[in-house]
Amino acid sequence: MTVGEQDLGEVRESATVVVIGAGPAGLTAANLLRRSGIDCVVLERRSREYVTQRQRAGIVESRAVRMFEAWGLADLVLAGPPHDGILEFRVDGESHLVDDSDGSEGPGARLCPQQVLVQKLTDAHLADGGDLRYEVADVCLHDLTGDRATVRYRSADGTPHTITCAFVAGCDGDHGVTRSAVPDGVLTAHAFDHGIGWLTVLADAPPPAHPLLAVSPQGFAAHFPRGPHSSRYYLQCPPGERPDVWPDARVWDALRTRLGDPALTAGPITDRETFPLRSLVHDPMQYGRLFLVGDAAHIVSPMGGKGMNLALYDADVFARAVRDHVRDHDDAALRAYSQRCLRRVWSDQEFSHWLTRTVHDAGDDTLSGPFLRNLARARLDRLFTSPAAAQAFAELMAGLDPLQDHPVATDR
Ligand code: RFL
Repeated sequence: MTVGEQDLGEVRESATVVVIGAGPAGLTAANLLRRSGIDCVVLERRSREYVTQRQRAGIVESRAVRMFEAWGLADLVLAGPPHDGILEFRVDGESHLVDDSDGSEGPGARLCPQQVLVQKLTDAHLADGGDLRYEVADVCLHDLTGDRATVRYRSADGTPHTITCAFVAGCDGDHGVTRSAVPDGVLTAHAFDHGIGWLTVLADAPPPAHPLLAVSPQGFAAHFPRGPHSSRYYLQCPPGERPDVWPDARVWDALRTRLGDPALTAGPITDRETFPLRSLVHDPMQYGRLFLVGDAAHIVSPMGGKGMNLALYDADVFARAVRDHVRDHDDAALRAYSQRCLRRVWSDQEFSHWLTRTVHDAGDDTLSGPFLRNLARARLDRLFTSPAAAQAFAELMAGLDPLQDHPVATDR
């Protein structure tokens, strides 16, 4: 990054890449770019404290673990024990253990909460001399189809900055600003609303032996580890419901009933929110010099744990493509970026949709009716009894299905 003249209080700079957003996508892209010797500036609207404490995902899938290994970053940025490869389905209180490791060689998934991954990516980037600027305001993008893009913003002390760059990585999530810099009509938004709400609760309560998905006539529930003494729980609820209609006693009663575990240990609830299960894909994921990465391009309903892992995938594809451009003057991977990422996005959307419908339709038949309830139960039955069905499920959970690594048409 070079700093140019300072004119009328405005700072003018130049960088190869400006990354907007310091979540999993932005910080992964920034770390991989630095590892490739490519200079970048990361601009984040929130404070470091806020960003590094936001709790969301809990599992880094096998593919992403191997991606960090390939970049020599796994020991630096991943923490937490390996996932033991077992997922528990509990249907009407009856337990079924499913092996969700795909059996391939190499490390498996890690139980690494999103905020821990973000903290470690932040530390690694700063230790590597990375340029990470918090509490920036009024980020706006210009000249995205010109010879150089321009990013303007105000730093925390109000100073206006202008950075010219070769590429902008839009890693600012679903409510960011980068996507809105694309002219109307360029992107198509493919949206799906499941018509299902979830209450999610974080609590200082013992984690389950294995990540647990429960199907019951009262509705879906889930229990996931988030550390040695903490857990995240999910409860299906009507869409649009407010979290304050779920006081602690109601939460624990519903969990005990739906998980079929009257002895479930309660603990202090530290966070509670409700949200609709929805999916969204923006196509293409690129406009000129802007590349949309992670939630800025797509939202996946949390069932199947794919949102953060897709963000890590996009960041890897983007960093490799920029590396090819800078090091080898080869733009083929940049041109293929959107197509390559969308192929995986749709594959993960399909898996997430399948699992979402299965665990909800199989339970409360007021949601979809008895016909769909029986179809969903047949899918679960097949998963619990057919090794081939279990293997296909494991491949998708691990993120290592062969389709993903098969070259897309525009690849070299
Ligand atoms: P993020 O994490 O939203 O980060 C975007 C960053 O951009 C900043 N930003 C801006 N910065 C500068 N200027 C602006 N104008 C800006 N506007 C925004 C924001 O402050 C923020 O720091 O997006 P990213 O990096 O693409 O990462 C995506 C993941 O966070 C997301 O997909 C996952 O959290 C989804 N998700 C889960 N994914 C999984 O893989 N497994 C899970 O188990 C899982 N559980 C979940 C989840 C999402 C949840 N929510 C959001 C409903 C559980 C929940 C409850």
